[in-house]
Amino acid sequence: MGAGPAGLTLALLLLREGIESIVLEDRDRDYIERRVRAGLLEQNTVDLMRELGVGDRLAREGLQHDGINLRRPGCTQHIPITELTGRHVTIYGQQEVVKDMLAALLDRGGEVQFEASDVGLHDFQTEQPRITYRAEGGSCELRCDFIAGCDGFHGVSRDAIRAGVLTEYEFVYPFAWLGVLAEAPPATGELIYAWHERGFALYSMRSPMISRLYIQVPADEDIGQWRDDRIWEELQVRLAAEGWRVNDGPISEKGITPMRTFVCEPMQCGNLFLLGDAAHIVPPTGAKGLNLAVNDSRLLAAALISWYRSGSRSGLDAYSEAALRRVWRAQDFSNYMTQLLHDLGRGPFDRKLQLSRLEYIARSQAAACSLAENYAGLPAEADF
Ligand code: RFL
Ligand code: PHB
Repeated sequence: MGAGPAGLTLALLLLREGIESIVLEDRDRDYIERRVRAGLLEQNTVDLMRELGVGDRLAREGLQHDGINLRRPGCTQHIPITELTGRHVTIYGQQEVVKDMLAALLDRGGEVQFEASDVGLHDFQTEQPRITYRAEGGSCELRCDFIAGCDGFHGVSRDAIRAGVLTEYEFVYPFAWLGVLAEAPPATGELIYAWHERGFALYSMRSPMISRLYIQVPADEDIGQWRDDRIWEELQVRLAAEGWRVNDGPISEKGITPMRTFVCEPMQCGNLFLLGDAAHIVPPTGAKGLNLAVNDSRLLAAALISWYRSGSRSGLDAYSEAALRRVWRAQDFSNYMTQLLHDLGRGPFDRKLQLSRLEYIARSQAAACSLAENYAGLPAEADF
């Protein structure tokens, strides 16, 4: 269920082992290939894409970074991620990941049903789950061994599991991110995460010609209040540094993303498994959402392959526990980064604490190392 990064990664991993799957997606191909979202890939994600044979364009066009910058007025600290961890992070848009994976899947004979509507999941606590849906004007029914719910936070998979089976942990922040994509060469080689009294700002990019920028706004903000020139003014203030300016240019995309933190446990019920945003949401400050989705697919694919090869359910039964270990680490880190850098609306005492934490990261190798290790992501072996 779902042709996002989780669903496509899983389908590719299974196809490589000759295990048949059908990806059901409620949108059309054009829509999912254009949806602007994440941009930062951990090394684990890059390694897996390469291993799956979908890493050629990523190798050519992805921007490999060795560090990030933490900025506050008058001070920019560089965190040398690669020097501290031996690992890289790579900038490559999520829609490019989706395009590359989808093209490879279809090219290799994988099946994707776009515009599948009215999806119903049935009998997943038996050995023959069924999915009913409508596509191309007709009603369809799929009988299968397993259902992978990769249909995002607003999908139907999680809700299909009877109330009372899942424990949900949720927190919604009283602020959101206003994000823009701009035709402007980034004025920075590496990302800048900026603390400012007026609120957080992030300078990211998609290519040497395209910038991706975010500013913290109130949760209920009306995007109509943000004309392009107001966005640029606010970015110049929050990201300011001496003798340096944000490069502006035409804005091609603009949107507001709520900040939520959410986990459901367990991530499975019978033969229905939840992956990616369907099971967990992290605030984007840690850049973990897409990477977690891909990691869930890696874990579930290994468990399914083992089941088809040996008939053993032990990997499947352990899926949720293995996946949740990384999910909770990412939750902690993403919430830490969020609380370190955003205006939490709690006044001067909290601002003093934030500035003290930033200074600690600048002065202590141990503190910088911990941030770098979490940002780069722990190696895949850490899940077992
Ligand atoms: P997706 O990508 O939401 O894909 C789910 C797919 O399921 C489809 N669908 C259905 N299909 C069939 N039937 C239904 N009933 C369906 N309902 C939905 C949807 O159309 C869609 O195609 O989930 P997935 O695969 O779990 O991937 C998760 C990531 O998309 C998400 O975590 C990231 O985008 C989060 N994120 C970031 N993650 C990172 O790792 N690094 C980043 O730098 C980063 N930055 C971000 C982000 C998310 C953001 N927004 C907009 C939420 C920045 C932003 C602004
Ligand atoms: C992005 O480039 O979209 C991006 C990068 C880092 C983040 C969040 C988003 O923490």
